[in-house]
Amino acid sequence: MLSKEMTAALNKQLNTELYSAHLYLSMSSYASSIGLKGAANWFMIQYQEEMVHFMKFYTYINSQGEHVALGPLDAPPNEFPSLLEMFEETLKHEMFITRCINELTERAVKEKDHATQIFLQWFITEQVEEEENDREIIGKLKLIGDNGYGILMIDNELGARVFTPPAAAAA
Ligand code: OFO
Repeated sequence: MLSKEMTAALNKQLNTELYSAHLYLSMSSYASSIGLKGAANWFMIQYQEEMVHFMKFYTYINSQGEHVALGPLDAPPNEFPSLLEMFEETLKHEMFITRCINELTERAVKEKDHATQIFLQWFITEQVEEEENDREIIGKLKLIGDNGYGILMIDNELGARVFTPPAAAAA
């Protein structure tokens, strides 16, 4: 059973996860348009992961006998100054998501909503991983600066990322 307030807060996060998906889809398309196919792949997988996050909220809200409320979403930016700035924007966004997940968890603790606390555990771990990945890529991009060969090397690396399907991800 979810409180009215918790249902609203979970729905807000569900919509934020959908915005995240749109943000990374936009980045993927932009990276592709400037010839960075590896980065386009990385952001496409990021998009797929956000859709998994979105569906986790969807499934959880429904499993508690409530229903989702889809709201209007802001349009994400559709042009980006550089690959480095795309990843800096990604990290900034993920730090915002971490704060949202922490606030949701604090609400669940306050309400003594143990089921939601357990549900959110997965996201707490996931956010640590997301931020760590972004910081690592940003570090490399800062090292190479505007060295074209270096950018191509990193683009190759980003192209090797593969999507782990939800069932395997949950294991
Ligand atoms: Fe859903 O973690 Fe990124 O936004």
